[in-house]
Amino acid sequence: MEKICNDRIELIKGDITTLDVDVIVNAANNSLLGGGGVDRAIHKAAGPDLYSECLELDGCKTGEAKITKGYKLKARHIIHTVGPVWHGGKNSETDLLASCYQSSLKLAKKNNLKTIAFPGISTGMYGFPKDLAALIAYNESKRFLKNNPVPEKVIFVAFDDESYEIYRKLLNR
Ligand code: AR6
Repeated sequence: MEKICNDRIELIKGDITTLDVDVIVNAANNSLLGGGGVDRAIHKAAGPDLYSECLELDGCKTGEAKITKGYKLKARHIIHTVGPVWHGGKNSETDLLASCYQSSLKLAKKNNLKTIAFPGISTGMYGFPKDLAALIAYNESKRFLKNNPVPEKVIFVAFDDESYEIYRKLLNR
């Protein structure tokens, strides 16, 4: 796996479902009951007990986050957050995406989870521009890490070359 380390922020290219970390973040929808993209991959890898726990959660609002166990994943937990659908940028999309990262990082802190891995929330099916989404992910994470000792490390997981390049440039600035 390609990998870049930058103090407490790391970038890797690959499949988030394979990572041995305290928590991986899922780009879910409001139902929290599964869908396509990374959500489907996570449910498939974690197994049906994840769906059963998600049924109890009563959904999740856009910009918020909820936590479950990781079940068959190597990751001990999953934080499910719901990103905004991109409608051109004038519908609070940037604030809502920032809120996804803040809510997820707060939940990780509350549960004393030291390593957290994020996919590019909203950058697939939900159509958020990848470069703007990466900038938000990076800025929100950097700010949170500056003010909090936990999580100790944030890992951005790029699934494709384009996303990897976008994050690489941000981390190497
Ligand atoms: N590991 C890491 N990243 C991945 C993986 C993976 N295994 N699979 C896809 N990605 P998306 P969204 C990347 O569409 O845009 C679902 O149906 C992908 O390349 O999964 O937030 C939900 O249920 C992209 O950069 O999530 C919702 O209905 C990023 O993950 C809706 O899609 C996010 O793409 C959410 O849309």
